[in-house]
Amino acid sequence: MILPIITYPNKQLKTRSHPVVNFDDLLHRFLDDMYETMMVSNGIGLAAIQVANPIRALILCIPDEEGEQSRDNLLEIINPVIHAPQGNVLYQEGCLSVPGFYEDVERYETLTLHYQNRHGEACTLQASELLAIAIQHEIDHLEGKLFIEKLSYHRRKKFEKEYKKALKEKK
Ligand code: QAP
Ligand code: CO
Repeated sequence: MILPIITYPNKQLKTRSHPVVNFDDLLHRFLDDMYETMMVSNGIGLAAIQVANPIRALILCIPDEEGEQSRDNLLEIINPVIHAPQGNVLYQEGCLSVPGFYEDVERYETLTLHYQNRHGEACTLQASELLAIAIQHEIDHLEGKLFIEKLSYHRRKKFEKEYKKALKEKK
């Protein structure tokens, strides 16, 4: 089932999501719906709060060298915690909840992630490059934060102006 995606400035996106405790069929069906929603929206990552569910769950499907998003590369990440972040990189980010806007954001370059999978099993992964960036972007959603909040005052102003204009033109 394709779910509607909440977009800025909807205040629900500021919600701090709560830990997942039940790794049941309801969670599995919800994760499947998130995947379907992300794929039809041309996304590489989606946090549960973006589809109005304030739980600490996110999915990622990073494209391979050919730009293909294989379901084999789908990561379902629940209750994540970042350990040992290292280095800094700038990357031009976008967000399904801030459609049409892209801007450079600073992130850690590499990190170790502890999380649970859909069955509640403890997992660890080492992330670098786009995966590391995407993990940080999605975990920010779980804290109620958007990438636009990391912009300088000047760039944030530019964003507000451009975004409001685009919203008006859509109506
Ligand atoms: C988060 O973002 C991310 O504006 C995932 O019109 C972004 O999937 C992680 C999208 C950058 C790492 C680097 C955005 C699709 C998708 C749009 C997305 C749009 C259509 C964004
Ligand atoms: Co996002």
